[in-house]
Amino acid sequence: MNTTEKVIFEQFPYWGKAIGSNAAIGKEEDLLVFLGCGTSFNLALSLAAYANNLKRKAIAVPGAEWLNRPSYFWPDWKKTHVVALSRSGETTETVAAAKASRAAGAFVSAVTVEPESTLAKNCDQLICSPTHPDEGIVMTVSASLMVLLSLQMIGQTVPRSVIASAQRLANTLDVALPDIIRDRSHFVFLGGGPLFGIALEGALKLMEMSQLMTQAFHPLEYRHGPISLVDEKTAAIMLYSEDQKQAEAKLVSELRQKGALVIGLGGPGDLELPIDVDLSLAGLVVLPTLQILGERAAQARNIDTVSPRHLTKVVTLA
Ligand code: F1P
Repeated sequence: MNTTEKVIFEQFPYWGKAIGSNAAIGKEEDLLVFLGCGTSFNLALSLAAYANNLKRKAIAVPGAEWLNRPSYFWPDWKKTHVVALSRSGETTETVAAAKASRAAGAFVSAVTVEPESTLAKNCDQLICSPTHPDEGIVMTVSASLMVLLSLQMIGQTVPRSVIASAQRLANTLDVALPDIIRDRSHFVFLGGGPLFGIALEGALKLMEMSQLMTQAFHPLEYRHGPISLVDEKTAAIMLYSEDQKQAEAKLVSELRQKGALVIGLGGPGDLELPIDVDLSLAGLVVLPTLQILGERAAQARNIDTVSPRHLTKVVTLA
């Protein structure tokens, strides 16, 4: 077992430490601006959707976009509550965006696993929990932890039972891997509402781990062009949401007819995996499953995810 795989399966005690470690914060009337780069931006997208559904107004913006042109995202950008997500707390664009927002008068919360980082020292409020010491370049445990902490920050109760739910789901998929994805080289992740950011994260994870082409879409967008790429090389991962399940299941049957192999998380597919939490916690619960999928896809191609090609743990710009 390599370190990436070990860390994915050993992440749950860290969830245990994070659950209940922080409470809801911020004024309901303030716009929440979730910021991040890479994985952290994907998480931001999901969290903004969750926040809106909890009646906290929210948007998600990539770090550099908020740094360089915030007024294109929100006219009154100086009067916002910025939530900067960064595992390392050192990513250049995220740190600079947090500093600039703060200097302009915004309230800045930092969500990170590094309490001594530059971001942690340049915020009004630090939300932090320890991660697995062996976590490597590919972000796994801390991605889950930042979602968990941020959900609690927006007032979502996270019950301890999510640990067993997430573990069960990851183990159930893992039994079928890598056989189910053998000969598949085009991976499509589909998820709606708060699961769109999670679908993007599944796609990014598998791409950086296995160097395969991946894509992510809102499920019902997929027919509008992208479906032209589907063939026997395609594996689609459908992140079902109960409020749109019938329509998503119909799309899945069309994809299967066109040659795609479908892994259904929470609904029908060639492999159907039950999810025993509702949409409010599904984004968190599916993350380890998507991480192990990326790892197994990489192993099937003899790619070492401990040193992924062209990637570094932190991107710092001179
Ligand atoms: C952001 C990030 C990661 C990515 C890579 C480079 O890091 O883009 O998402 O996997 O490791 O950095 P951070 O700001 O969350 O530390």
